[in-house]
Amino acid sequence: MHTFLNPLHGAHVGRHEMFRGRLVDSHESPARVEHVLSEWRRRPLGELREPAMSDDELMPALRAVHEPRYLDFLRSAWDDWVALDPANAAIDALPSVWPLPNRHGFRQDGWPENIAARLGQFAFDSGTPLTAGSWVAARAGAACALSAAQAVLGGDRCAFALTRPPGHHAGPGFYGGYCFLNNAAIAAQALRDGGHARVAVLDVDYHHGNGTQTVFYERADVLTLSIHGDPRTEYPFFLGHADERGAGAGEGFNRNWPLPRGTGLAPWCAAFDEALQAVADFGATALVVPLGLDTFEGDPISGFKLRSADYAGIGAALASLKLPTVITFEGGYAVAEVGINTVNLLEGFER
Ligand code: SP5
Ligand code: ZN
Repeated sequence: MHTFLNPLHGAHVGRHEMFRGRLVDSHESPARVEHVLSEWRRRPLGELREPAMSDDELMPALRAVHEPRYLDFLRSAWDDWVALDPANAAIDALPSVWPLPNRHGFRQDGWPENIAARLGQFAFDSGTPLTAGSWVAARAGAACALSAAQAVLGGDRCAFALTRPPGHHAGPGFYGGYCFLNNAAIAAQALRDGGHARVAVLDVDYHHGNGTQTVFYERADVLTLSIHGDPRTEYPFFLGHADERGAGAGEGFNRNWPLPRGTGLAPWCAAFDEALQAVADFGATALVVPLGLDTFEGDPISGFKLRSADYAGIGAALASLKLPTVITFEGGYAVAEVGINTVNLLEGFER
């Protein structure tokens, strides 16, 4: 399998995120990808490619998943932030005010102009620093996901998009959870547009894939599945319950497996086996795996108990579906082990 590395991931460096009323150091750092890369160099699989893509090629794929006004916002948000106050150039942009549905100030037309308000229009948390390089890095990451999908459409068995910022929390018109552009959704949509009739997305990040679920919630052609910490106690809290099954034409085409904090390998695998069966029952012709390594026992912000050796078995089980597969790099904050865990999974898939 070839790896599509985002050469511009380091342009996005969040300094701080809001956590329970305090600004804390950001967990989502360039070192995460650097550790995966160095482990990949010790145990390489296929070629390492650094795709470059024109707007002409990339933007239609972004617009197939994200709203135009959201993409316009993302592209100019940093400049707008600095224009608000030149001193902002030294500070990450974080929202601090939000419109709530069905309350004073929420409207579908006529939005505020002030960037401080627009951050809250599009972000669902204050834990996602938007920086000078966020758009450049996220854009190049989406190009990696699209290139990985193109490789699979061209006949490759599997392709890995090694990129940050991650993507699975980003929805059609919202960002959060360190995510701006939904790389997995962009890959899934590209597989659909490239001729795959039924695409399954099986999200194994510790956190519910709320962005991906929202993108495809009313569609029957993309099955979205997520195994994650129970949103009653775990981030992102407001989505990811077992009774969210899809809506309209998409009724029955979304499944969630919320699991309690502290879940270890055996119960995690019981859910995983059900999800694998759901992919098979759906008759998927292609698979996308948003790969979070924050299910690892040593993850500093998560609560599952998977061990490094477990990831090889997970990779092998994903491969047993025998589907053309795109894997996108999502969460995983135990920086010292994230490379080992990632390459263990990729090797398990190849074996
Ligand atoms: C892609 C992904 O895994 N996003 C996860 C976003 C999680 N955001 C909430 C993080 C809470 C951080 N907690 C800090 C604990 C400090 N002791
Ligand atoms: Zn996560």
